[in-house]
Amino acid sequence: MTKPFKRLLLTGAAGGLGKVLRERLKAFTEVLRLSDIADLGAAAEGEEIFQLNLADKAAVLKAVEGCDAILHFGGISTEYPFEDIMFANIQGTYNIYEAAHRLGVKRIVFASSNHAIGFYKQTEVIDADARMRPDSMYGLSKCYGELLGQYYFERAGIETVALRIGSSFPEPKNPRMMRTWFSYDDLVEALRCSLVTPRVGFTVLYGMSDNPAVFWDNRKAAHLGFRPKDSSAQFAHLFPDTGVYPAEDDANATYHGGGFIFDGPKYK
Ligand code: 15L
Repeated sequence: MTKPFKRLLLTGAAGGLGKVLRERLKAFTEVLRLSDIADLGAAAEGEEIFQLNLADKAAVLKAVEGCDAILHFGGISTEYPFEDIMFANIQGTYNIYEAAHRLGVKRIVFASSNHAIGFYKQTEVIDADARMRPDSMYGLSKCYGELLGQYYFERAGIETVALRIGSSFPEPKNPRMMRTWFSYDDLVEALRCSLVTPRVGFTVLYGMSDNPAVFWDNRKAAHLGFRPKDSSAQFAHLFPDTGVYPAEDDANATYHGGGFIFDGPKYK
């Protein structure tokens, strides 16, 4: 069966989700080019490896050259001091977009995060048009990455799906994640839809499975045709209802962004 892409670039391929995608994206592309600052081991058949720092513009340019599309999962994936976030996420994501612009790559899937809107209360359901309410320096960097996507679409016609990933783990780790859980299978399907839909412009898609209760509404991304197949309902037994109302200072029960709110910023 012919694959829809000749060469895809996956950044952050040594990360938690990167490792999952390294195996799963091969179904879509003849060659999967992998990049990370960390060691990626030897290239398997159909793989190319570029060990690089995303803040290194020349290295990013080389990694992007010859790719049909980019899945940008690289950078820091949780709260860190601003100086670290600045190089990896802000400079790094700019380098990806600028390289795509110079080399004519027309589609990027940006691994954004729910922490771009983490300060919404769990009593509110929001869609793609809700204003950003970052809960951390990490969340702020995801807002910047999304705005780069918006800008490079309007300025240069590069199309982006900003995937605001909820909690993509083998299973939910707390009651909040029953609402934000995003199975690996649904993640891969969301990426497939984001890559193959003919026109996406700049689209925000919330990355969540078909969970019994959710904080996000994906109707504004309906053109992607993404239909999650999994549900956190299968894990309901992990978090039995104790009948005890959550404490008011329980961030996991109060905000979309959960613990990031009360953890607060980190400094060097
Ligand atoms: C994220 O953006 C993080 O990368 C991940 O580690 C989780 O904390 C997730 O959000 C979440 O909100 O559950």
